[in-house]
Formats: sequence, structure tokens, C-alpha cells
Amino acid sequence: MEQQLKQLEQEALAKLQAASNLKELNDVRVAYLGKKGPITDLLKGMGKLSPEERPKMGALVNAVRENVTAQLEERITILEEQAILEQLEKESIDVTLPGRKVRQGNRHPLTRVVEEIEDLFVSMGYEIAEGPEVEKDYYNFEALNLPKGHPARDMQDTFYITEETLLRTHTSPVQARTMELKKGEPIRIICPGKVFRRDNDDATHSHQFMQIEGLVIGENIRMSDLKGTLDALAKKMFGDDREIRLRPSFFPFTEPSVEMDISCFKCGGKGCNVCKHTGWIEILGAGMVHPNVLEMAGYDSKKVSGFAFGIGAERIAMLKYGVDDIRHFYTNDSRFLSQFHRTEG
Ligand code: FA5
Repeated sequence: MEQQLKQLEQEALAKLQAASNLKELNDVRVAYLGKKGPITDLLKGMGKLSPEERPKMGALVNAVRENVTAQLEERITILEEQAILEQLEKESIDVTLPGRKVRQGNRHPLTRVVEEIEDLFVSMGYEIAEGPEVEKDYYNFEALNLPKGHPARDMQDTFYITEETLLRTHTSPVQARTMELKKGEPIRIICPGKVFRRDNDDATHSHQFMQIEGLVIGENIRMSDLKGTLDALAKKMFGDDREIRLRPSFFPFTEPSVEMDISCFKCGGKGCNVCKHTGWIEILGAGMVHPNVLEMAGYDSKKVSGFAFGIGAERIAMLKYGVDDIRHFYTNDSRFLSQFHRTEG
């Protein structure tokens, strides 16, 4: 029996050494030390031994059990440490590897144009105003001398929410709102924002685009003030070289009215698909505020006068950066947008 016990001990110790993970160790523990294992069996058989042999064998079996248990615990500690080391090895970071580049974002070309124009006008003493994109028919049309049924409404067909609310077709309703708010006080504002129209999308038209409205009201404001202001805008955005023209136009809320064109960046004025073979691209509408509009907002048109303009922000960005299709601004194509990294200032 002693012999048998020694053999069992050797076997168990060998298997403990051979076990390569915690699960295998547990299998060895169950097989040798478990309730149905040979060591327990031997202990159970002690009753059959003579009283002299019993304590000796008892001590031997206990010694074997203790030795196997001690070895088991030692192996558990070793394998646990090994597992932790392996885990650490897997998770280790090689600080010498080249880092992943974080792609640097930049402002959208339209945002930059709007900010540049804002800067120019703020430097001339203008305030920045805002108005809602979902607008009342009253402010979008009626307060601007465009009563219901006026034929000029057709030029700015839009998306109606209800009979009386719509997506604004231009930023001009901010004129009416500001005049109402200022109650006869002088005004000098610009208002950038999104506008919406039922226009067919093409190289220079979009159903949603940006305008920047300008409004100046005070005593003795003249057409020459408007011209000088637009001239300063054109010089700031395009430099002195680009050709500019003002031509007579019609808006129900200004009298007289003008439109400003810039010579086409693509063909230099010869005519191409971008400028619809005219050599010019229209960038804004403007004029002297119509007396009816002043009166409707509570201003005395005999005492004060004013000028207003509405700039197409996309058209400015197209001319400034040589973009030949307005749709590039809205597709979020990073190949297009990343070109503006270099010129970020
Ligand atoms: C207006 O919207 C007037 N509210 C401008 C104005 C303001 C006149 C104050 C007088 C006083 P118009 O419809 O022409 O005018 O548009 C102004 C500018 O917006 C155009 O010159 C053009 O640059 C731009 N624009 C017009 N329609 C579109 C479109 N579908 N897509 C992109 N830009 C457009």
C-alpha cells in the first residue's frame, strides 16, 4: 500500500507539472484529491488496516495529500502569473511605432465667405441680426411690398408649411422684422442665413442656399452710399482686378433697384456653361428701400431713407475659389473640402 501511495503521488505530481493551464490543473485536482479520487479511497480503506498500521498509513496518506495540495497551489500561482504576463504581453504598446495621424478639419468654404463678409461689415459698424428660416408670409412678402397675388411672388416660389407660413425665400424678411423692432431708430445690420426656393438645381442654382442681407436706414442715406458699400465688398472679396457691373433691376421692396454681377472666373467674360454664356455671374440684388416698406414698418419715409442688399453667399464662394458647380458645397465630399486646407487663414 505504501508503494501504491508513492506511485500515486509521483503520478499526481507529474500531471501537475504537465498541466499547462488552470483548467488542466483543476482536472488533476479532481482526479487525485477529489471525493472520488484514489487518495480519498485510500483514506476510506484505513478501517481495514490493523490498529498498528493505521496511524502510520494515516500519516503517510496525509503527507501525500498535503504535498500534492501544496504543489497544486504552487502551480496555480505560477500559471496565474503566466496568464497575467501573457495578457500584458498582448496588450503592450510599442511606443516606437509611428502614430496614427489625426485628420485636421477646417472651416467649410461657405462658412469662411460668410465670416469674411461679416468681418468686413462689422468693421464698418454693422450689427449682425438673425431671423427664422420658417417665416410668416407677412414678413417674407407682404411687409416687403409684395401683397398676396403680386406677380413678383412667382420669382420666389417656395415651400409652404401652412397658408401663412413658409420657408423663407430670401433674408429680406429680417429687414421688416428689424425695422419693426427698432421703431424708427437708425439701422445698420447684416443678416446671414439659409433660404429656400423651388428652383431647379443646376451649376449656379440650388433649392437651398445662403444669403447675406444688409440694411442701412438713417437720414440722408443715398444711392452713392450703397454703391460705395458694394464696391468695398467687391474689393475685399475679389481684389481690384475683377470686373464688376451694376445693372438696373426690379424688386418690389427697393426703388430704384440694381443687381451686381462679377465677371466669370471660368471664362474671364467670354461666356461658358457656368455663366450661361453671358460672361457675368450675378451675386446680389440691392436698392434703395421702398417708401412703402419704410412706412409699413413705422418709419417716416420723408425723414429717413435707406439701402438694402441681398448677397448670394455660394456665388461669392464660387467666384472666389473657382468652384464650377454650386452642388459641390453640399455633397460633403472630403476630396473637395480638403482643398481649402491650404488657404485657411
Ligand atoms: C433677392 O433675394 C432679394 N431679396 C435681394 C435684395 C435684397 C434686393 C435687398 C434688394 C434689397 P434675388 O432673387 O436676385 O434677390 O437673389 C439674390 C442673390 O441670391 C442672387 O444674386 C444670387 O446670388 C443668389 N441666388 C438667387 N437664387 C439662387 C439659387 N437658386 N441658388 C443659389 N443662389 C441664388
